[in-house]
Amino acid sequence: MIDEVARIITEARLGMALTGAGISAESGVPTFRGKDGLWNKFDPQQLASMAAFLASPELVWEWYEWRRGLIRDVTANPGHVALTRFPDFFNRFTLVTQNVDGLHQRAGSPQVMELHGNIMRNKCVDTDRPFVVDDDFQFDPKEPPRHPDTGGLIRPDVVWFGEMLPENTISRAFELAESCEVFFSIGTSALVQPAASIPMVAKQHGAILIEVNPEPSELAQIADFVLAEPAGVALPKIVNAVASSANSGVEEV
Ligand code: BJW
Repeated sequence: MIDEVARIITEARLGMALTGAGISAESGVPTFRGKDGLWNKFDPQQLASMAAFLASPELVWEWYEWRRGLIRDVTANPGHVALTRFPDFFNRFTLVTQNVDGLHQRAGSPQVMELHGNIMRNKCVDTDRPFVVDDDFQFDPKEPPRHPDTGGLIRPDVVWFGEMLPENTISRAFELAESCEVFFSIGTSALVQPAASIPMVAKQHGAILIEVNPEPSELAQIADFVLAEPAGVALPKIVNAVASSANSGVEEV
């Protein structure tokens, strides 16, 4: 199957991938759903919504500080690294992620489209003004600081349930999905909207849909290929298969 996927890649010009928490699982970042997922231990409604933040800002802030610490300590894995090679395969390759951990960027992927924000950024809860918590800024790490100019509480710059995704990013992602020829859905349960609709739109518009997930999602029913393996295994195999195809000019990973 990998050889067939590699052949499809070498014949396509426009590629696209949507990633989810599963691609970072092999780095040690917990996924949301599933047996070891964050939502098994914590109630999303108590942590990942504006109502939760306003009701218990300290609890929500502490949970995000814990996750930030964890993410700072991990490194990108072979799945992230393999994806940095995908732009070499296509005339245009678009990487869209639901992840907030910045690991694609740390691996070296250029121009990552972040749908759900980035956990390392902060903004004012009232005005959305960005705020950088630098070493000089003194605050109690157990509770969110206040923006020095607006006085509003500082929150992580991520997209919570019930919030709109960054409008330009999500509309551009759907636009590119309509024209891509090969679409990879990698490490996502494809349950959270509107991101989950992007692979479907690609498929509806004629793209070949490839899912990479050791526990395939509902998307598998419409996918052309399902690689039921960890991303850190399947993606390097794809790169190496493309690299070993004749005249590819691509180096192995
Ligand atoms: C591996 C692996 C390995 C393991 N290799 N794979 C239409 C219908 C129903 C509901 C809605 C709808 N439209 C909107 C909604 C509401 C809601 C929603 O979708 N709810 C559903 C859950 C039912 N959506 C929203 O609220 C969105 N906003 C919105 O639509 O605004 C418009 C609107 C406003 C008001 C009213 C109505 C509409 C916003 C969604 C924001 C999601 N935010 C989170 C938290 C981000 C911040 C944070 O990090 O704290 O984003 S939730 C969480 O889920 C996070 C993720 O990005 C997102 C997706 O999860 P993901 O990445 O798929 O992870 P998992 O854990 O689910 O799956 C991991 C997968 O990896 C599994 O399949 C494993 O098998 C696999 N895996 N190891 C490869 N090694």
